[in-house]
Amino acid sequence: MAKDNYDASSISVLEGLEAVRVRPGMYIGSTGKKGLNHLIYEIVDNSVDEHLAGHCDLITVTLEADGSCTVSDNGRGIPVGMHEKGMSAERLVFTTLHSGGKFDNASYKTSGGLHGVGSSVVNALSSHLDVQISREGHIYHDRYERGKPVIELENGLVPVIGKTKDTGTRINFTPDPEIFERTRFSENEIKSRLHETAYLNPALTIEYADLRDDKDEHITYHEPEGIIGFVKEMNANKEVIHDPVYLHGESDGIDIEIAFQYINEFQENILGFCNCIYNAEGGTHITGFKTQYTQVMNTYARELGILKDKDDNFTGADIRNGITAVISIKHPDPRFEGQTKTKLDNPDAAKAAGKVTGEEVVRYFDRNVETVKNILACAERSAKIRKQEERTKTNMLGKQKYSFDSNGKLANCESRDPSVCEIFIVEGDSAGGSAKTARDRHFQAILPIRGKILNVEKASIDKVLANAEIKSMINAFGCGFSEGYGNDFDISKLRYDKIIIMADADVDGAHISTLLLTLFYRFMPDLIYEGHVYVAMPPLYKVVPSKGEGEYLYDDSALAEYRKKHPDGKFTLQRYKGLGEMDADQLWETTLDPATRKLKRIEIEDGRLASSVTEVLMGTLVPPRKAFIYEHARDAELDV
Ligand code: 0RA
Repeated sequence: MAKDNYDASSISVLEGLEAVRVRPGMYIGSTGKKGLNHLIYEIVDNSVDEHLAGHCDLITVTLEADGSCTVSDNGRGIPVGMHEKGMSAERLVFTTLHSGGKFDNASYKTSGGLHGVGSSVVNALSSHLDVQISREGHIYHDRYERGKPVIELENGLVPVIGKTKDTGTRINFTPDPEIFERTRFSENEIKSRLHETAYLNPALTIEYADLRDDKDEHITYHEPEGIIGFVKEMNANKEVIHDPVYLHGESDGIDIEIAFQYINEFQENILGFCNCIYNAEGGTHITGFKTQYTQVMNTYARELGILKDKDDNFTGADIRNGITAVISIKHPDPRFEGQTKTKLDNPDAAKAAGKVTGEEVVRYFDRNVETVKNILACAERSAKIRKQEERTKTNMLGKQKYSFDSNGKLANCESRDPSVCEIFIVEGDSAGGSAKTARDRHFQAILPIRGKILNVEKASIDKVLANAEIKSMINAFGCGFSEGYGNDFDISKLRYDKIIIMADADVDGAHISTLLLTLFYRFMPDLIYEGHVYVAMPPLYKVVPSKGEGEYLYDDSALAEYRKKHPDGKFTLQRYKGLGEMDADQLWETTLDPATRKLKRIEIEDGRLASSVTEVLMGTLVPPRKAFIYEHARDAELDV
């Protein structure tokens, strides 16, 4: 190999991208569905940065028939000239980690922070990536395979393949099947995320197309109302009690935008975004808003005589009871912390959000006193119920708080080391009984629950807490629960690393799983955010050929596949009707043994989608629920 073709910088470049291929999870979170979709977001976020810089108002995202994805924008086009590092700037963008095209920070006052580095990561994880750049009258073309350029430069520059009057960047890439478990993009998450991006950028238009499977679906996302429209959409089909409130201001170079609207329900839904990136774990912008908002509203409550001198202040949760809010800030230097690096950490963001809230909420409410009164009426109701419940809670949970197994049903494991312990929530006493025999009692606990648990989406909090099955789960997990009136949940007390829902592979089983997930999502969301919740995937069939090993099959398509491979039909087929029908050995092998079982880990890609899915699944309308279940049946992400 000619040594002078590989100077030191290009060698380190290749090593950099190789590191991404060796540990993709470090760069995109996972190699499952979420990581796969992330590739698209990384590319789109760069185009959004170009929009934020004031040079782009149209982005297109196309899921191509061949499984690739094309993202184009009408921005300035990635620079193609020679960069001072001796490489074409475009090559630098796609082959070096942490350049991401942000050559000088001044031209990108507010880039997505973590997300600006994405182009090279996507390139490293794509079997091919094709770039066309329109700039200065020319169309330039470049191409990479698994991160490595495959086009020869002409005088150090990428070749020109045509002329144009337009400017912009078009990137087409195919996720590498050597990296990803599956390479089919999931349209629902992508659509939801693009729609969200449109709400956060009211002057931007995003054209989405799905050309796979002869679908030819086209959607244009353009939301000139911005986050006001976002809040309206979140509250669609709810009983709203006032028009959305919109606040906007700037402090310390940080731009703060807040929209909120109350509904007549006992819940609080606040989404935080920094530089158009969703902060699943919240952060300083949200706490800054909450703290200042609580103070302002308590002041109004006293001024309006709703709180008397002798009364305590409303708690923050009282005041937020019923609120739907979107907080979107632009920060020049965002920092993130938390389990998934999605919690905004900048202290100045709390200060700025508080300052803008203090000034702008007062300015708005001084002119809209009726709205303040309506909102404070919600707070009053909430405070009253909170006080009642504080009494109920002490009566009901207090006695049992430290009794690990309050009703004798939990078969706990011997280990007290949470990092190795697992708890199976098993539907039905008989399946629970077999599971108790089959398990490895050293680290596996079994908690049988009877029949369908309460649908928490439709029940009041005192019913939820009075429910025996729910109480025994709360007691067993050990971390309490959080709800609208305060947060008693402490994940550090969790006794099990894995909480595994074990239900039959039929409609009833799916229903029970959904009820349990709703319970966790509403009252112990950190269990899901921190990846502790799983659903066991028991097989539907066992096939044993006349010669050779038997195997378990997990769905009908696997059975059809097996039949194709064994056209002579020389095998016995056993169909499992339910977990209760398996003997202890089978149950161990199929559902309990970490070496052979299949688990689906529950992930929340974004709070908005999860919340609307919970509504779809648990609300009263059946058709959307059915459609969702059919559509997602093939999305099961296996953790084998
Ligand atoms: C660096 C500098 C300039 C533009 C871009 C990057 C840029 C990057 C991407 C990624 C996707 N679309 C993009 N569009 C532009 C500014 C170059 C100039 O001053 O003309």
